[in-house]
Amino acid sequence: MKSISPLSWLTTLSILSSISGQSLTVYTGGETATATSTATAASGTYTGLAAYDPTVLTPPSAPATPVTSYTLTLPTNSQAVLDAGLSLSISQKGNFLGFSVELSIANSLMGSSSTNLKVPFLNYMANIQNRAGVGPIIRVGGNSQEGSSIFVGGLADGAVLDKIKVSSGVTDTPLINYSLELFYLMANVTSLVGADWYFGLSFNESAVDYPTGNVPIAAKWAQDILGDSLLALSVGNEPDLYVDHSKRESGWGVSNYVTEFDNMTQSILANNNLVDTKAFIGPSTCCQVVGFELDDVLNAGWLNDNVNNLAAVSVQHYPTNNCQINGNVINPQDIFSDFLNHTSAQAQVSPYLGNAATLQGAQKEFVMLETNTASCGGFAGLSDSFGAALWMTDYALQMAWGNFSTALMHVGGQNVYYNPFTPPPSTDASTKQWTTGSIYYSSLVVSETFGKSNQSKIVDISPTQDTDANYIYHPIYAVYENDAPTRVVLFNYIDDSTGANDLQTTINVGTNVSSVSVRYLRASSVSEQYNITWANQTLGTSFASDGRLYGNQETITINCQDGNCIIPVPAPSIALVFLTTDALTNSSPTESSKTAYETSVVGTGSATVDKQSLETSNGQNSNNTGGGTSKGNTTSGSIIKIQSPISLILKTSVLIGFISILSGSF
Ligand SMILES: *[C@@H]1O[C@H](CO)[C@@H](O)[C@H](O)[C@H]1NC(C)=O
Ligand SMILES: *[C@@H]1O[C@H](CO)[C@@H](O)[C@H](O)[C@H]1NC(C)=O
Ligand SMILES: *[C@@H]1O[C@H](CO)[C@@H](O)[C@H](O)[C@H]1NC(C)=O
Ligand SMILES: *[C@@H]1O[C@H](CO)[C@@H](O)[C@H](O)[C@H]1NC(C)=O
Ligand SMILES: *[C@@H]1O[C@H](CO)[C@@H](O)[C@H](O)[C@H]1NC(C)=O
Ligand SMILES: *[C@@H]1O[C@H](CO)[C@@H](O)[C@H](O)[C@H]1NC(C)=O
Ligand SMILES: *[C@@H]1O[C@H](CO)[C@@H](O)[C@H](O)[C@H]1NC(C)=O
Ligand SMILES: *[C@@H]1O[C@H](CO)[C@@H](O)[C@H](O)[C@H]1NC(C)=O
Ligand SMILES: *[C@@H]1O[C@H](CO)[C@@H](O)[C@H](O)[C@H]1NC(C)=O
Ligand SMILES: *[C@@H]1O[C@H](CO)[C@@H](O)[C@H](O)[C@H]1NC(C)=O
Ligand SMILES: *[C@@H]1O[C@H](CO)[C@@H](O)[C@H](O)[C@H]1NC(C)=O
Ligand SMILES: *[C@H]1O[C@H](CO)[C@@H](O)[C@H](O)[C@H]1NC(C)=O
Repeated sequence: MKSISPLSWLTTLSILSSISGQSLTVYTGGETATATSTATAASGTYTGLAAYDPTVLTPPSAPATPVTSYTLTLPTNSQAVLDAGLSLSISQKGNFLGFSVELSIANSLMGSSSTNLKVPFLNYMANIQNRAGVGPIIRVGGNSQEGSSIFVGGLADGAVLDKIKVSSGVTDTPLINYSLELFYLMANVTSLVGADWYFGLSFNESAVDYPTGNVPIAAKWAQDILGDSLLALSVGNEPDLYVDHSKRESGWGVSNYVTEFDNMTQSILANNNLVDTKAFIGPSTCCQVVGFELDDVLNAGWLNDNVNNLAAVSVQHYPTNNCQINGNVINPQDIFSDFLNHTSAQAQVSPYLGNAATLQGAQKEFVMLETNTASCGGFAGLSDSFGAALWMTDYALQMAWGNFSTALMHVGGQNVYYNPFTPPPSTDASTKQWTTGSIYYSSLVVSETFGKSNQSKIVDISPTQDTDANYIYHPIYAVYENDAPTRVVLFNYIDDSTGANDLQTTINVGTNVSSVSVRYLRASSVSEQYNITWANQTLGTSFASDGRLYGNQETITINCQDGNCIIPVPAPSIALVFLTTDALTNSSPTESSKTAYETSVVGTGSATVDKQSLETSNGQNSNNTGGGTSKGNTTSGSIIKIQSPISLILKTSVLIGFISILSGSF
């Protein structure tokens, strides 16, 4: 699946999403799939927006010969892991799996201004923070950061950003003006849910010499306003596709890229513009373009040139695409099974293991800055299925094992199938709530897999063909903290509601352990879109979520005998096994952090935020005013108008989700 010709890659659908009239092939139950018992699939052709598409695929059939038991021998410490021929990762944090927000939709997702935040978005983020102990990692950028995004001091009506559609061509990027208000919005998200950020700057040769130095000004303001929560500024997005997308002349290659990157970053750093000079992330190559892969960039002197100014190194990757180049239409039903076994996660990550080692040697974090099931919007019934949630969890844990430090799931507009969460269409915003995508659940599972210690090391300890004939469907990971195993993640990718393919995995934990605790990620079928639970809690069906988990949180206690604990792993499901009470505590939302933001204006998705009186902190205390460089106060010849931000006090109330309300979502 990786061997897609570079020429067949177009931009991810985030672009399409902002171009009206761009249609995608929509598969209906009738055309490609028999509706299953869980189906809500429309009988006719669904013509609505992709993000809410009810298409349900047919699950692949279960293996003919079930395997119903497996015994895991768990190495007792890291030396024993090595002795078993396995390897532990670097230490990972609970926020490993985060979100990549397309710049062009940053306002519709996060808020229209720094004082009008989208409460469901905050709740989705708070769920991660409560489990990981650290806030989520969010990237704002993508195709729409490129070329024509312009930073302006202020926009009419105090907007975060304005989009100007240029034309309807698939590869055209919308022209975006974003304002200081965007950074204030991000800063305020951080103050509420602890988010850390990657922010994408325009990478445009003409912009380097842009008279007012627009990119350096944006970089400075981003750093001044976001402070330590700004992890890095990303310079360029998928440069390996620039020629293909007519963003650069034919023949432009890695050496040109390196020159331009150096030029751009030097121009941003000139005149002590930035306080923190270890400020950048790149190259965000994506698409296995021969001669323009990460290795080619690293080997072209880029890493050495920029070693002091790079905060981290990035790639972007999708296993397949729905770009439909030259009529090459992929039927999602045909590729569904490709996502439903461990081979996929391994195949996606193994090409990067060499890079990960190189970068560890250079003491640079390795970041999957943007990923999802399929570029150009994903696939109906696949990208939004429970199967995709199993796959995304496996893929994320595989990246963590492979020594990535962070992986970010892309969030596009309403014309994509793969979003972890989608606000209601603006026309329905007063009557409907958000739609949770299946892969959002993966971020919950991953955050609890690593927990709050920042010390979790993970090993892929999956069965082999010799020990489990259905091994590809039964991956297993183990997490170690302080040299001892603390959690085990057991997958069952098989779709079989009869119980015939339910697995009983025996974990040998040593005779001192009398019981372990288990939480499940469950749905009745890999095709299910919405009736998904994590520890018996759910975010509900389409147009029904406020970003909070509903239902009683269920943690199952399994008693062990003679050091052996038998864990049921139903088909399909993920079981997260906590081997110690500390591990369970360290992954659970603490009583005091069981706060979420109530949606006081039900259904609008707009703020519950009480506006308080003005603060004087209006940005003028940054180093921009009058001092050092004078760039800060001019963009495009206009004066930056900084509106005095208004204080936010969110109502922090006890999370209703813990008092079991199902609110008729089902
Ligand atoms: C990840 O990094 C650790 C620590 O350096 C190393 O021991 C391990 O082999 C690496 N993992 C892989 C898959 O290369
Ligand atoms: C670069 O920026 C200029 C000025 O904003 C714009 O006109 C041009 O289209 C951009 N070039 C690319 C390749 O995006
Ligand atoms: C960037 O390159 C242009 C020529 O392409 C040059 O005029 C300019 O001085 C360079 N800027 C920096 C900061 O190196
Ligand atoms: C397992 O996944 C791989 C990689 O995605 C795919 O090529 C293969 O066909 C799948 N195997 C089965 C039995 O579905
Ligand atoms: C984990 O790391 C974050 C910084 O990313 C830090 O704020 C937090 O205190 C750390 N947690 C622990 C338990 O050390
Ligand atoms: C089991 O518990 C005993 C008593 O607490 C302790 O001495 C022993 O080291 C433990 N054994 C293991 C394998 O943890
Ligand atoms: C949701 O799934 C569970 C089993 O996974 C089932 O018992 C329940 O009836 C389903 N609810 C709906 C509304 O389909
Ligand atoms: C699961 O949640 C439902 C409400 O959604 C509740 O009725 C049920 O008791 C919960 N199950 C457990 C075991 O907590
Ligand atoms: C301005 O930058 C300097 C370092 O260049 C720093 O010491 C100082 O605290 C900054 N002032 C403000 C108000 O941020
Ligand atoms: C803009 O910068 C210039 C030069 O440093 C300074 O004289 C002027 O007062 C600044 N204007 C504003 C509005 O900060
Ligand atoms: C975007 O910025 C450009 C350059 O300053 C300006 O000409 C244009 O009017 C702005 N567009 C919007 C929608 O604000
Ligand atoms: C966020 O908003 C609050 C209230 O408006 C304000 O006090 C704070 O300064 C803002 N944060 C930033 C970094 O601007």
